[in-house]
Amino acid sequence: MGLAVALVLAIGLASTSNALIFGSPDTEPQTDRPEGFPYWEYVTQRRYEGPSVIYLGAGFALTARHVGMGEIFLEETIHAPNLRSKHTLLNEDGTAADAMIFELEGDENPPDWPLIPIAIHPPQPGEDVLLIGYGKVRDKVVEFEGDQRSEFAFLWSKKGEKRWATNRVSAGDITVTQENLMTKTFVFEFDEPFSAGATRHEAQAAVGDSGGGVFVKRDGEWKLAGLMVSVAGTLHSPENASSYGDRTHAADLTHYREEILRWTRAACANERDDDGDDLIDYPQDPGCDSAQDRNERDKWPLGGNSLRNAGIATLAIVLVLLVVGIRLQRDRQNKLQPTSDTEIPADD
Ligand SMILES: [Ca+2]
Ligand SMILES: [Ca+2]
Ligand SMILES: [Ca+2]
Repeated sequence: MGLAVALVLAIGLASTSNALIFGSPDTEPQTDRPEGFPYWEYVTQRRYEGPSVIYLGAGFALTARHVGMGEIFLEETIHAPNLRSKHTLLNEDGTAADAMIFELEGDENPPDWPLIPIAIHPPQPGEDVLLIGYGKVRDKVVEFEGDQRSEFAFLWSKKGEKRWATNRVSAGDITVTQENLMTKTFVFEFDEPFSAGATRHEAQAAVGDSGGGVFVKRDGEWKLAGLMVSVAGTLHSPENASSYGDRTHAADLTHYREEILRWTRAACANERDDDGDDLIDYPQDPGCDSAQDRNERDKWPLGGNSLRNAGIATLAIVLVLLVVGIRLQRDRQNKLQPTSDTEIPADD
């Protein structure tokens, strides 16, 4: 462990937590939510000023494992978790990642919002990201002795608040280990405002931003790509503060995407062909009534409307038999006709 090795601090562990640290008031967004962004309401927090949680739609929530399951706010209503639904996301080798999902199951129905799309391809260095979290905000600015010179640090406020910010991915495919959790992450750095590497609303995550969302815009569509899990600073920087060069680690959700879909999406929205007919999900597979349908198989004759369908089928068979019967009867009469015809002259 040299000086270059950063201290990794889980953001969300501390009981007091402020959201997203900006280097300057000039870089703070002037709007309370990003313009044209459809998933602002999906990022929420644990009850009792807790860290951040993302609502995925269809009754499921996603957060950091070290944040944990709990009651969350959606549409100003408290939604309770189903205690048995807790599921920690896993790495290929079976170890636990710092990400978990749980289902909401209280007296209140969770909102019937469209499902959040999860990015397929990992964020690349240089890609711009949008951050939303409930962490601490900037308090006092203090000076400290850095490696080579005196530097500034931004102390974290006592209370968190919901903020949005921007940053740019500096590296991907970085595994972060914290106690028994091992997480595949991508990283972005806190650059000095208006420096070459800084984005317009550059910010660093702080305590409470854990479980917050990192979004990317690809082909004009916003997708969820990451889940903020930890921050890393240098050994000399003060505690409970951010300084330039600090890094935020976000769990790379593209890496855990299949598992998230498997646990949170119904068969008709899980991007797989569940019944082997080469047709995938609603509306491509005609066996799907909606994206909430839990079965891709065609409903006839074994689906939910089986009795009615069976009735219609029976009626159809009876009609066919009736028609065939009438035909046979007529044919028999037709066959008899010539005999009678031949007999007619005999009557003469
Ligand atoms: Ca499917
Ligand atoms: Ca299918
Ligand atoms: Ca089907």
